[in-house]
Amino acid sequence: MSTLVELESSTLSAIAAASDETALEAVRVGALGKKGTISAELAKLGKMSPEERKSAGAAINAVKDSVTNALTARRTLLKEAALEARLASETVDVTLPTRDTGLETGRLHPISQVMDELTAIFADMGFSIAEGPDVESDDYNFTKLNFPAGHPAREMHDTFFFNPDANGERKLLRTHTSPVQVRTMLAQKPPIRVICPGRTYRCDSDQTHTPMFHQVEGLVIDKTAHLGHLKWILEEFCKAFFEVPSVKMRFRPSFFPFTEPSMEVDIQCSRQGGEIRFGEGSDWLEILGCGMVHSNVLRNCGIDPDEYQGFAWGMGIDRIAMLKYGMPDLRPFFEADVRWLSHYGFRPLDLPTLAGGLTA
Ligand code: 2NL
Repeated sequence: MSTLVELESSTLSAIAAASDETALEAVRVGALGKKGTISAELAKLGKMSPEERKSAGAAINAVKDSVTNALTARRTLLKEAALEARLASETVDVTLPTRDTGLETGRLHPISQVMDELTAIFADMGFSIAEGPDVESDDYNFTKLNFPAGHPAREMHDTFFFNPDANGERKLLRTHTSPVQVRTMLAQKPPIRVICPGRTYRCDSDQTHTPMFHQVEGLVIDKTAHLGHLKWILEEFCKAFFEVPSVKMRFRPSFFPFTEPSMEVDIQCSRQGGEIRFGEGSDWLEILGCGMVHSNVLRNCGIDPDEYQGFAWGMGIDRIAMLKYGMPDLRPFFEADVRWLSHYGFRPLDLPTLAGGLTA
């Protein structure tokens, strides 16, 4: 009998000492499981005489009941304690303000914005967008574009040349995006309507020039493509881009090796107090160069100039971005100053579309 009393007291103290539900379950199995200590006492009943069994059975069952009750009480206590601990560790102050995500704080660079605007406008007119490598061959950047070997125009471009490779070929950083149009003409049959936006490089650095800048060029090749089409495209582009109902443009004769005739284009504007407005005023501002593609260029690119003709134009993206968004200085464009970017940058999901407006 004394062993039963000891068994009860040791089991009850084990229950009281169990610090979590797993430990408590181990105590329960040790006492009431198949091979448990109390189960072993119950198993002894079978071998007893009826009288013995009566008294011993009542005593063992009383221990079993007290242990079962203690288990239940301790389990409830541990469950509550576990819940309290979890609630304490997972508190959330729902009154705190939310943190800004990248969508609130991130900004698109004005160049990216203007590229998106340009491509939306020209895509709407039926142009494809083409891209090409920044590192080009002399052939695609100059020779195919009718710059004769040793021609001073090659020097005028202030080209960044690489050291010659094992074959003696001297690669360069493209000085304009025209090699992308050369690649397009070599790869596709006319009719061609393509624009080529991208980075360009010239060894030039001052208030208005950076060694890396951005250009967009356009090219149309068809049997009867002519300067009337070019003028319409450029006017529609300027109206859409500068978001004005009408523009006046002036075409002046000029020279490029790759076009004949060649023209520079001015857009009419007014300048008051440092602010420029388009579609009004008595000033002119040069914004692009253009012309009919030279027959030598067509021939160099596998297009028969007796069957096809075309026009092309090129303009500086950085410059038209400065004009449209009133950014007076080019240099901070490439200084990666987050204060400049949060002032002049654009919200990343306000994508320019012709239907929804270029600038939200
Ligand atoms: C300017 C002038 C121009 C072109 C670029 C071009 C390209 C090919 C053939 C013929 Cl593949 N022309 N491009 C034509 C005229 C002018 O750019 O002042 N850009 C900033």
